[in-house]
Order: sequence, then C-alpha cells, then structure tokens
Amino acid sequence: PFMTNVINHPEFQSGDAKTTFIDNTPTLFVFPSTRDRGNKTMKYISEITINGFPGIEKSKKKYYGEARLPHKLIESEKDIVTAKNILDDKGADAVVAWVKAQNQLLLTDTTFRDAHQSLLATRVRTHDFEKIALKTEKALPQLFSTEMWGGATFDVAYRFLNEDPWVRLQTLRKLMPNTLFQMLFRGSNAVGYSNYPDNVITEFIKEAATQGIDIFRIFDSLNWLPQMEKSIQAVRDNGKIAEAAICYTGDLNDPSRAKYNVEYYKNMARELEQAGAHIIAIKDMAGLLKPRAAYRLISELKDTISLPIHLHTHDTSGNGIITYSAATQAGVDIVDVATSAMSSSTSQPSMNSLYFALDQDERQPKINIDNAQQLNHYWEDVRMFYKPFENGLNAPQTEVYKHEMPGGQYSNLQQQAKAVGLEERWDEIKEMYQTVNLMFGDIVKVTPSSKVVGDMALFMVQNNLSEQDVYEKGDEYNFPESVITFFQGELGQPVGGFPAELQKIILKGRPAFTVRPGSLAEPVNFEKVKRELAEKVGYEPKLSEILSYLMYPQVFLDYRTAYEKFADITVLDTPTFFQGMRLGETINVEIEKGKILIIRLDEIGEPDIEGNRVLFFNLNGQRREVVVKDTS
Ligand code: 3PY
Ligand code: ZN
Repeated sequence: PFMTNVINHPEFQSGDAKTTFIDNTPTLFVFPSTRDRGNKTMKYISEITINGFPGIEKSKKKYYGEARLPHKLIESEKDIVTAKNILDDKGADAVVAWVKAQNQLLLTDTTFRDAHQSLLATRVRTHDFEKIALKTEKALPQLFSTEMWGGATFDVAYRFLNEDPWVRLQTLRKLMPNTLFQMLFRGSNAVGYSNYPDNVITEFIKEAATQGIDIFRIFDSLNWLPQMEKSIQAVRDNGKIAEAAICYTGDLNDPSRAKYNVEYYKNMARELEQAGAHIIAIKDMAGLLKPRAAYRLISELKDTISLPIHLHTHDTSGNGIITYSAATQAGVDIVDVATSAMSSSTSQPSMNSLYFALDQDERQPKINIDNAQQLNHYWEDVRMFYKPFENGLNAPQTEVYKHEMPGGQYSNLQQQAKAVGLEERWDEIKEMYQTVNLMFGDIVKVTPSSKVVGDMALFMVQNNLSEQDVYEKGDEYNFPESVITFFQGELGQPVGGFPAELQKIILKGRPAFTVRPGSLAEPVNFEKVKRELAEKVGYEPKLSEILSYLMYPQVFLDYRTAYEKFADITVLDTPTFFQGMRLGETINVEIEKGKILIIRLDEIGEPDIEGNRVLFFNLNGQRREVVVKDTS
C-alpha cells in the first residue's frame, strides 16, 4: 500500500479523517520502505537545491517543457528483419554475410554513447534514453546498430550520474530487443584506464554479452595487436560480433607522417582479419581522416581484406560528411552517425545530413528520414537539460588536424585544465599536446594513451617547461604518474617503440618492460574479491558489480554509499537531478510502476550558525523536513 492510497481514501478526502482513521485502516500506513525512499529522494533534492550539482555552477532552476516525443512514426510496410534478428537466429557470420550483401550504406547510431560523450561530457542519463528507446527502434529498424555502452559511459555513470551502467544496459535491452547493441571496448583496458588481467577481460566480455551487448568494438590505445587478441577471441567464444578497430592518426597522405601510411593500416587490417575479427573498424577518434585519405584508405582496404569495413569519425573539423561521402564512394560498409541535434563538432556527423548528402546516390541509406527527424526533435529538447556540460565548441575547429586530440578528450582536458587554474592557457595546452605527441614518438592517442599525452602537456604548461627543458633538466622533475607508467610499458608498446632518451629521463632508473602487461598480471580470484566486496557493501554482490569494482574500486564504493544515502535517484527527471527544485514547485517521481511520489518544496529555512538549513516539503500530502548543510 502506498501513501497516495491515503489521500485517495474516501474518508480522508471527505475531510472527516480522525485519529481512528489510522487505527481502522492500518494497512494504509504501513509504508516504511516507501517513506524511507521518499526521505532519501528529498535528501538528494535538498542537497542539489542548496549546494548545486558537483562540477557545475549553481544557478536558478530553469523552466523546461517536456521533451517532444515522436507522435506520428511511419511503420515500415513489410516486417523488417534486422541485423539483430540475424545475429540471434543465425550467428555472427550470417551478419557479416548480410552486411556484405547490402548495397546501401549502413548506419550505426552513436547518440546513446559517443555523441554525448563528445558533446556533453558523457552526462546523458538513462532516464532520457529510456523514454526514446522504444521509439528509436520503431522509427529506424534499418539501422545496423546502436552504440550505447562502453568507453567513458561506464565510469561516468557511476561517478557522476549515480547510475549503474549495467542497469542502463538491462533497461535499454528490454526496450530495444531488435537492435544490435554495440559497445566500445578498450581491449586490455576494458572500460577502464589501465591494464587488467586476462581473466577480468574475458569475464567482462562474457557478462556484457550475457546482458545484451552484441557487437564489441575492440581497440588498443596504441594499436598494439597483442592487447586485442584475447578480447577478439572472447567475443567470438560468446557468439557475438568482434569488430576490431584500427585507430587512425596522422595523415596517410602526408609523407612527413610516414609512420602511419596506408601500408601501415593495410598490414594491421590483415593481422586483425587473421586474429578473427568479423568486421574491421577504422576508428578516427579525433576526426583526422580527410576525404581523399578516406577514399584511398577504404579503397585499398577493400582490396586487402574481405571483411566489412565500419568507419567511425568525429566532425570536429566540419569535414565529416565529405569524408563519409568519399568513403561511401570507395565502398565503406557502415558509418557512425548521430541524430542531428547530438551530432557535429566533436561528435559524429549528422545522420540526417548524411542522408541528404547522399540524395540520388544508389547507396543512400534506406531509412525513413521523417521518422529520424521526429527523434531529432526529442534530442533537441533533451540537449537543453545538459547545457552546463556543453564543451563550448560550436563551430568547426580545423586545428584538430594539428593537435589531434580525440573528440571525447577535448572537453575533459579542458575541465582538467580549469581544475588546476590553467583555463586561460588553453591554447598553449593544445599546442603542447602536439609537442608532447611528437616527443613521445608520434603515438596513437586515444583513451588511455591520450590521457597520458594530456597529463604531460598540462604538466609542462603548469611548470612552464619547454621540450628542451625536459631534456636538459628532466632529472629535477617528478613527472605525472600516468607518464611514468606509460614509459614503463604499462599500456603496451607504441608503434616503433619508445624514444629511448626520453624514456630514460622519465623513468630515472625504474624498470621498463616490453611484454604484454596482461601476461604478467596474476589472474583475479573472483571468489576472493566477491567476499571482499560483500564485506564492504553488506550484501552478496552480483558478478557485474564485482567487475565494476575491479575496474573502479573507489568509484564503485562511492556509488554504493550514495545509493544508500539517496536510494535510486535515476527516477528523477533530469532538470531536478541537476538543478534541484524551485520554491513552490511540485514534481512527480515514479519510483516504481504506479508508485508515485508527489513532492512539493514549500520552504527553505535560513541557515543556523552551523550553516544547516531546513527544507520543508510536502510529500504525498504530508509535511516533511530535511536538514542540509549549506556549503554553497
Ligand atoms: C573511449 O575510449 O571512451 C573513446 O571514446 C575513445 O575514442
Ligand atoms: Zn569516437
């Protein structure tokens, strides 16, 4: 029984309710868990209302309308057999054959992952995906896949959104049973920033596959194949699609960047094909692949391997659609796009734009563009909720061709710079990023190797160090931990090896190794970790939780602590989640199907001498008080 039952009770409504009402209808008042839930929810709302959401400036809560949902989707006349249906019925090889048999250009929608990772610091909440998931599947059944997991979404969900990423996967899986779910997997770094023992990688893939991931885009942050092989095999062993990625860097048509010439990519593609990949991805994480280079790369790869090619880029330079158009002419099979409102700039090129760019082209994707437009309306509105997380880039940036910073890193590094007071020197940091890349021997830069370059660039700017200073006075400096472990070989081996002189300066006599770090790591004893975690959280953890804990021990425990304090706050609407409540505002929070908390904020008290404020709420008709410390 729930509190609203009390309000709805005829005796209560008649205004005749006396104390005997409680005695005569005791079951109406047995709701400790719901009340507890209500208190916890109000506790969270109070915190945010008074102190703001961590990391963004506190401001008055804005007024938003409901995000527009599609209202007249055109359903396709014939029943479409989706790529997901083929995988489930006939397996991964059948999907590969199906892709190859298509003449149309196939699309992967990254709106649920990379788009918001690149534009909105990965902050989009499950709450907002959940509302559009079913309609997305209905609107665009022709999509090859939806990228909705992995990369930074995993970590950020726990760290900033108080969400369990596994629950996101389960929730969306239910709503989109006919869509291939794709995740970004960092090879030996899984969804973390360091190397994990092999059995963690295989267990993670197994569990992710069990819970609904269909395609694993596997990459290594240094393009080092030995760190991808185990993952490819594990994906195959689970009957899923192993998409092995080659990270693209430099410019294959630029003779001064000959390390990454077309032969380099062709060789790597051959090796990945041999390692068991079902699909080869070109992962242009910074958006460096220019149109002619794309044409050449795809054409030559098509002549080299027999697997489908899936192209991923970021539109930072503004040239993304031209690059895709050139790649389409060269025969690329699948490209990554995002719904328009969540596209362009550091995100993927726009699905809608690409559709029209290929007008009259025999390879134009066979999607219903009006349906796509309706989904886009939803995202236009939802993006407004996340304004504080915008990275401030709203025009093409061709200097990405110089600094080569991945789309997902740009806003992150900007934040990092801000945190150490270097906001004003952002231009310098970008230049330094380029310098550091060349000092490191021109490496592939993508999570986590990009973080190492970023850390070093910040460090050098902060300490006013030039390249020459590092070589001449390097002994005097304590380099960032990530830089030291990188030069020790903890992330693997970069193309062409480490620059010896710099390695010596950075390591100051510490050992370095050239074997695969995963081969040195002891396998994790899952039973032992389970007991350890059970001790900490006070219940028997699920395998998914053990995996999360292994990758992010403190982040996971902090998430659990917050969960104990605030309960499940994923049910809050996004404006309330980030901005709390206005005085006098009423919100409805559906904590379970049919169970609604009606919360009104009536009064905010003045702080007492210790800075504590009392907030007066009305929760489902009953007055409630919450005390929070004002630290704003
Ligand atoms: C990630 O690893 O999170 C990426 O998006 C890399 O491009
Ligand atoms: Zn990307």
